[in-house]
Amino acid sequence: MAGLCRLSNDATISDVISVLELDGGLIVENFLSHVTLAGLRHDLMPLLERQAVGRDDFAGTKTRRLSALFAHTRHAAAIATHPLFLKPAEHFLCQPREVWVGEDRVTLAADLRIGVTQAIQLAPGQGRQPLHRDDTAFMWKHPTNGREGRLQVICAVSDFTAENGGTLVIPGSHLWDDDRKPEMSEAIPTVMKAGSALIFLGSTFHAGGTNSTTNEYRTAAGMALDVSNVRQEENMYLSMSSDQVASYPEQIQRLLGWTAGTNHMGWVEIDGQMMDPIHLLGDADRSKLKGVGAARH
Ligand SMILES: O=C(O)CCC(=O)C(=O)O
Ligand SMILES: [Fe+2]
Repeated sequence: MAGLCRLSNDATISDVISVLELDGGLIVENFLSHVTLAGLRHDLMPLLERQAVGRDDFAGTKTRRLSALFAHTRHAAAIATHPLFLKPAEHFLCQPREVWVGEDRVTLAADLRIGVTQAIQLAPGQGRQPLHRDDTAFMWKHPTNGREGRLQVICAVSDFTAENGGTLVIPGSHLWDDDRKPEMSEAIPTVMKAGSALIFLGSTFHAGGTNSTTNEYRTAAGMALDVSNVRQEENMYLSMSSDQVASYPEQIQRLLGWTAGTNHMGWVEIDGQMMDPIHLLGDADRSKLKGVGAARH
């Protein structure tokens, strides 16, 4: 079976979108800069070593996972804002909707949230994960007819091979309906060098592979961008202190969920008004701020 489509890191955003539309997933070679890859290794490897292994077959009983990546490494920001990840996510997830508000026809577009951040390290002896879709948590309907809920990236922090558990992906499975059962015979392993990345839609069937014949650890740094009208799967508000969030640029603060966006999800009351929570992180003059409902009128 042919491998997953591979693009180089000078591919265009529309190249990535076209392959995702067709196959539901692809590899971008040399996705991470040398600095980011080295930084992720430096920051995450010692922490992963101290994590407990999973307690079930899905989490992996020989797999170590480390979540809340933005609390552990500033290099997570380069993954979230990589144009070949962020821009296709905007394309698939942030589709505008026209709604009536009184006499007005108003256009709302959901925006993006970072839904999950996780480093995943498969030790020798780890068996295959069950095939699944990452948008399962949203109870999403399939086929999505173009309305996707998640774009996922899995960056190779070590080389991924067919033997050490390189993620199994079923190309084209993003188009299947909810009754179609995924079979292992349809899945192909993600083979890529450290620094490259697998990008796939939340509707694409995949699984962590088997690491049963090597003596090497397979390490990944993964992240999901989710549409803002679903709840973030990982609870970012409990995973990081507001000081930690405030230490990042505003774009990352908003992606972590400290925003109400244009569809008013996630406002917080400030001075008796429904406000964008971004104002809790800065020192803006709150009396001059407009409430989130202002856009509706
Ligand atoms: O580790 C991998 O290759 C994939 C893991 C995965 O898909 C998951 O935990 O949802
Ligand atoms: Fe998954």
